[in-house]
Amino acid sequence: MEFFGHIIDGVEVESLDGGRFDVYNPWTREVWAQAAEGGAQDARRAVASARTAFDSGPWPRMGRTERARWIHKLADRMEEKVDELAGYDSTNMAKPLEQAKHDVARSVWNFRFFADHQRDHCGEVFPMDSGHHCYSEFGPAGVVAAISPWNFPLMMASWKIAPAIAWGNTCIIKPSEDTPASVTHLGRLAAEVGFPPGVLNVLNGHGAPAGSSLTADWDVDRVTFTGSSTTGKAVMASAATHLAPVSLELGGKGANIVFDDADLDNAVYWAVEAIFRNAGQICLAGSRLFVQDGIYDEFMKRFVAKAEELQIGDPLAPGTKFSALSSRKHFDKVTGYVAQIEELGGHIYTGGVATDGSWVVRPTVADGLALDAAPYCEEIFGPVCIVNRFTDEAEAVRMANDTRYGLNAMLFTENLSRAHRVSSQLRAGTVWVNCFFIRDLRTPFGGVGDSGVGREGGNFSREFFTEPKAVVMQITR
Ligand code: TXE
Repeated sequence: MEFFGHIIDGVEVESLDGGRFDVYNPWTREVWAQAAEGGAQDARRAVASARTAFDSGPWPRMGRTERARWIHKLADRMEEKVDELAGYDSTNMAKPLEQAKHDVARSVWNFRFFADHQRDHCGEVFPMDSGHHCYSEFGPAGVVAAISPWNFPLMMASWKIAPAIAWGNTCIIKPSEDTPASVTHLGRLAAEVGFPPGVLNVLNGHGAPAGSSLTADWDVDRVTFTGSSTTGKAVMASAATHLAPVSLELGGKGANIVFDDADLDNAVYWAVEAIFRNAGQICLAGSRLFVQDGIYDEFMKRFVAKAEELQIGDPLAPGTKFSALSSRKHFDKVTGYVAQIEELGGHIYTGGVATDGSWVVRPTVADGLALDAAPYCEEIFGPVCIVNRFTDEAEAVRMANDTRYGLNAMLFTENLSRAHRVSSQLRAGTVWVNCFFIRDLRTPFGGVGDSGVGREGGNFSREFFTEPKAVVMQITR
C-alpha cells in the first residue's frame, strides 16, 4: 500500500509518534494508501525547517532570475510526471483523468507564471518634485503556512505555493486529509530537483491538530487558506493571535444568468461545465442558475439533455466526464441537500442520488424552490443546480446578489451594453461573460462576503506574500 509521509527539510518522514491515517479511493470506496497523521510536534518541526531555511538558507537571498530558474525546473519535472500527478488526484478524489491532467497543466502554469512575475515586477520608482526619489521594494515576508482543500488538490496547493516561494518565502503546505497524494508527490519532486531543504515542506494530517498548529505558530508570517467559510473564520482567529496576515478563499454560491438574447448553445455548454465539472465540487460552481422567461422552457430542455449525456463512471477510464463525490462525508452532505429539494416543494428534472451503493450523485437539475430554501441558499458543493426564472435585468441582478457569498458570477447575453452594465452591478470577485473558468493570473482572484478575505493573483499576490517597503532617497540638496 502506498504511503505519503511529511516532507520536512527535503526528506520524506513519518510522524514523530508514527501515527498514520487511511486514504480512500472514492470510486472503489476502498483504502488505497496511508498518510502520516501530523501532530503538533510535526507541525513545529515543519515550521522550524521553513524558519531556518528563511533565516539562514540561500532561497530568500538568491537572485530573482536564479529563483525563477529553480521554479521552472520544478515545473519541467511536473510536466515529465503529469501522468503520475494526475493519476494521484484522479484516484484520490474521483476526478476524471482528463480533468486531472488539465489541473496539472494549470498547476505547472501557476509555477511558471509566478516565477517570471517576481523576476519582472520587483519594484516601482517614483521621482518626487521635492528633489528626492522614492522606490518601493518587495522583500519576502518569511514563513508561509498554506492550507489547501481536496477539490483541486494539486492546483489549489500550487496556487499558494508558487507565489509564496517565488517571492522568496519558505513554505509549509498542509493538503486536505482527504487528498494527500499529489501534494506530497510535488514535495518529493521539489526535493528531487534539488530545492534547498526547508523551502517547501509538506505536512500531512487533519485540520486539527496539523492545520491548527500551523496557523497558531508564532514563527508563521503569512497564512493562506482555501476551504469552508466556517473553517476560514477559525483560521483567521488563530492567525490573529500572532497578527499574521491571512488570505482566505472560501465558499461560493455562484449566480449564472442567461438572458433571452444569449447564444443558447454556448450558454448551455457553460452552464453544464459550471455545475457538473469536477462533479460540482468547485467553489466557483454556477449552482444558482437564472434563466429569462422567454427562453426558459427551451433552455431547460437543452440543459437537462446535456446533463444526461455526461458519461458517468470510473474516473480513470477514458471518456469519463463525471464520477463519484470525493468522500463518504461529502456524499452524505450532498445527499442531504438533494433529499430536501422535493420535501421543500422543488421539482427535480433529472439526477438524484445513485442507488447502487456508490458515492455518485448524478447531475441534478431542479427548480421551484423558495428563495430561502437551504439547497438554494447554502453551498452544496456538488452537482446540484437550482434554477429560477426572471423577467428583467433588475430582477436578475437582485436575485444574483441576494446571497452571503460573492466569489463569482456568470452572465450570457449578446447585448454588449447589458454585459458591461450587469457585470459592474454584480457583487462578486470575478464575473465571466459568455464563458466560465478562464483565468488570467495577473488579475485579482478572491471573493466578497462569506467568500473570503483578500485577493491573490499577479500584483495582489505580490502584496500579500511580501513586506513592501518604501525607500526615500535625497537626490538634490
Ligand atoms: O472543509 P475545511 P471540508 C466547503 C464545501 C465543503 C465544506 C467542507 O462546502 O462541503 O467546505 O469541506 C483544513 N485549522 N469547501 O471539511 O474544513 C483541512 O484539513 C487549520 C469549499 O474539507 O474548510 C483542509 O486542509 N486548518 C472550498 C482545509 O482546511 C483546518 C474547498 C479545508 O477544510 C482546520 C473545500 C483548522 N481548524 C471545501 N480545520 C473552496 N473554497 O473551494 C480544517 N482545516
